[in-house]
Amino acid sequence: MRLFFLWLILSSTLPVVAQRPNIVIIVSDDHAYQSIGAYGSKLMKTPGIDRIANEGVIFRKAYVTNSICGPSRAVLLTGKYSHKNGFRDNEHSRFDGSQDSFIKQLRAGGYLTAWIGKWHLETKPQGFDYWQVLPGQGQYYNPDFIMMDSSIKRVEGYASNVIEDAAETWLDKRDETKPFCLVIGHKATHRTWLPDTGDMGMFDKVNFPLPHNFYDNYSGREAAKVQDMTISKTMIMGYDLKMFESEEAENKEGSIKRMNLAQRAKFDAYYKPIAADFKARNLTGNALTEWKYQRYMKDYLSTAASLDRNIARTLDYLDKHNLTKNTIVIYLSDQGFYMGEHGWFDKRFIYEESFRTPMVMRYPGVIKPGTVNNDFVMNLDIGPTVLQAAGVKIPKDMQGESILPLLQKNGRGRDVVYYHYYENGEHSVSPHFGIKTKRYKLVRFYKRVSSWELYDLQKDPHEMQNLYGKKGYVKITTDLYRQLLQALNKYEDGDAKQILNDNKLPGDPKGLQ
Ligand code: SGN
Ligand code: CA
Repeated sequence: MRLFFLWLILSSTLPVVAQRPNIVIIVSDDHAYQSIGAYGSKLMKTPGIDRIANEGVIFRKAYVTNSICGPSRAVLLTGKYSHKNGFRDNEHSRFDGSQDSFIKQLRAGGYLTAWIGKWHLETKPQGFDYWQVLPGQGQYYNPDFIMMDSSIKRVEGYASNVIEDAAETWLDKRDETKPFCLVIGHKATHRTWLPDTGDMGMFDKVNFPLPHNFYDNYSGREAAKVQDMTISKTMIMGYDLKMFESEEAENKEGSIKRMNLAQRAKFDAYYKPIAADFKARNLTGNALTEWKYQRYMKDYLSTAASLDRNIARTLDYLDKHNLTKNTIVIYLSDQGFYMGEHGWFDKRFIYEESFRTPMVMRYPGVIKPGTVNNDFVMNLDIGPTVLQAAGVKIPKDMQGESILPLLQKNGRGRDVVYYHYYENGEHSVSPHFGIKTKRYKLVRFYKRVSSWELYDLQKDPHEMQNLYGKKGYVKITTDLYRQLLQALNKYEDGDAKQILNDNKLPGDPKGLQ
């Protein structure tokens, strides 16, 4: 009862909604906004995600704090940056599940809570009434799930369908007297982009245009020069693109050998003729790279089609069970992804394609259908947002902010987004931190390369010209540096401060030396 009154007070600034809302959060993996209709993509149709945007809000400037899987999910759960929640990178971190999360707060406030699908936080989920999660990255075909009693359950079928099935089963069986918060974690559109059998070939007639900076030479950008995430060199013909040298090599591939006979027959029927044709062409140089790009796009977008179809299924389920009106639906990816921009796949960099994430939200009665929002919002804000909607107090140490006031008339968003990426292994992306303002981006790389980058996003939206140290930019750099320090203080990122103090560079902004 006390909580109910608390909710009434907290939600007094929002339009009155009859009951506490249910919450469904759908998190995909590596889904590029460049491939979503609602974001203006011409690459494919995404009616599921577009429906959420049309009936709610599309965030055109949604960002992540650390563009990689585990860290992003840890930020979502805790509402805190990686240096606070402890999960800095996929390679060494284990999530400390004993810490607070928005899920635990909702549960204490009377919500039923569940997480189904990709989790990738190494330790067991805590704070949930129900969970069933993929081990690590999980598999596209016949995925295993770790169940609450620690048993492993293999479910026949394709990951996106199977995860949605499990989510619907949980919804069917739940205690209907309580509001619920369900997180659906999809594997798609993660590497190695293995489509559902029914989606194989759906883009075969399409020739995808190359991004204009596909042949970027990374001039003036040291970290971009040393990365290992190009379609030309890093992307593997067999493992990634299913063009195997031999039957033996194909049979060794874990994601393929787990297919059942019917799945494998369809897989072979689709990919084998492509492999034969590829072999006959004897491609080299740019022709080979461009061939790889076409195959990458076809496979990636096919996994996205299954993802979107299953998001549409979630919405249909809510319709059929009379839940639509009183359920918040949020869709976001754990980060963005490169679709050939700079010649890349993967993510990690503070550059827009990976720093930004798709994010759409429907909240009937509160968010006006068709709303387009251009404020700087973050994955950090999801926890505080749903807590406010549920009328549960937002813990003081959460670093995100509720998005809901931004959707009211007088809301005002951040002026600066702060980013810090730590991993220094696979794909060779140097650790870095930085800020984005409405016009500029200032970045400090460390560990693998030590350098500064500065972009004028108005003049150079694709971040090709590093202006750092260039004539005429001293004043703006000094000003951005001041704002960076403010962000470090605000979010209490002592590691980053120490790097600036201990690791001085000849070109450091004025006031630092
Ligand atoms: C795997 C992938 C990488 C990818 C990371 C992180 N390699 O290690 O390409 O960057 O995951 O992805 S793979 O050979 O295993 O496919 S994340 O989404 O989990 O952060
Ligand atoms: Ca990811």
